[in-house]
Amino acid sequence: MIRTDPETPDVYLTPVEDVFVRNHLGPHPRLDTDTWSLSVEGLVERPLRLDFRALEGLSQTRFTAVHECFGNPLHPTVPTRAVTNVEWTGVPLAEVLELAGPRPEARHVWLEGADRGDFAGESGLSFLKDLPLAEARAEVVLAHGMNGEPLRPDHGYPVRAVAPRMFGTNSVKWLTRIVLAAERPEHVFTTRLYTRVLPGESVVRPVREKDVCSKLLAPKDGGTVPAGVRELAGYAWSSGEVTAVEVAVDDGDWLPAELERRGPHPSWQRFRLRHHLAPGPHRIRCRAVDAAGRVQPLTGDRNAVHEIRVTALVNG
Ligand SMILES: Nc1nc2c(c(=O)[nH]1)N[C@H]1C(S)=C(S)[C@@H](COP(=O)(O)O)O[C@H]1N2
Ligand SMILES: [Mo]
Repeated sequence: MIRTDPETPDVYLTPVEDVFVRNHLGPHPRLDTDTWSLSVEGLVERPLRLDFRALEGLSQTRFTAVHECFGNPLHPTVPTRAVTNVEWTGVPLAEVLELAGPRPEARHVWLEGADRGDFAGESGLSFLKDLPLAEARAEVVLAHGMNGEPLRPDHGYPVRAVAPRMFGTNSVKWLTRIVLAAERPEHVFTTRLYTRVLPGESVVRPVREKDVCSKLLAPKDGGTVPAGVRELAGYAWSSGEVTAVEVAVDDGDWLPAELERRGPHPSWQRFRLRHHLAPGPHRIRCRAVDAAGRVQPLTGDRNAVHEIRVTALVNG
């Protein structure tokens, strides 16, 4: 289902050309639908290799989800706010797992891409991620389409994994190998980098579920607006539903914004607040709360409160 907001039809779904590209290992590998194949191996009853036609023959799903980069894994607390909302088409991983038949000892699903290169002082790496079997089975989709067109080369053509509730780093592009295993893989992108200690905790966890976060998109950061009553609007998202967004102008109170419900897909949710902006410079901030009760911190972490600056002009 595609939902568009009548006031911002161009923004609800991010156009493909505006979706960020994050390649850790250099240029994209050259793959195509005629030569691509996916092997499913390890702790399975029936190891298999699927080609693109076989994948197309399985049941297809279509959904909209927030696609967000965690940020630079060497600087895990720095906000980057690289976020988009896109529609994916593909085959639930569960369908493929069903064909292969995971053995009872299988606990983890390893997902490996075809790209090879060097990163963080290690050479000849592949891009490898892993998820617990139950989570991978419940949420991962083997996607071949973005916003109704085939994946473009930089976004993982012909097939990538998408883990809709998780940070983009888990959505392995150019997916060519799935391994079922009893253990997590020791690897730069699984256990060395892309790990974090959440606020108030001391355990080191892999970077998986998205944080609660929000971003102001209107007015434009650094721009000018006519003074008067203006709509302050943006999007909020989390691994679950966002339940409230508040906006603060200058040193004023946090005011509840109007927030759209999330609907059946893990998409972002629009928020808006009409507010009077007196002539002069303003600082506008937004912060979201999610269904798990998580709140964006004011400072200090990658999902810290977003702040923009605008100037209201009398004759703007
Ligand atoms: N094979 C492979 N998959 C990958 C990556 C990569 O470098 N190689 N980068 C990851 C990261 S960190 C992110 S944020 C997303 C980016 O997806 P995009 O480039 O399609 O926006 O892909 C993820 N999957
Ligand atoms: Mo990323």
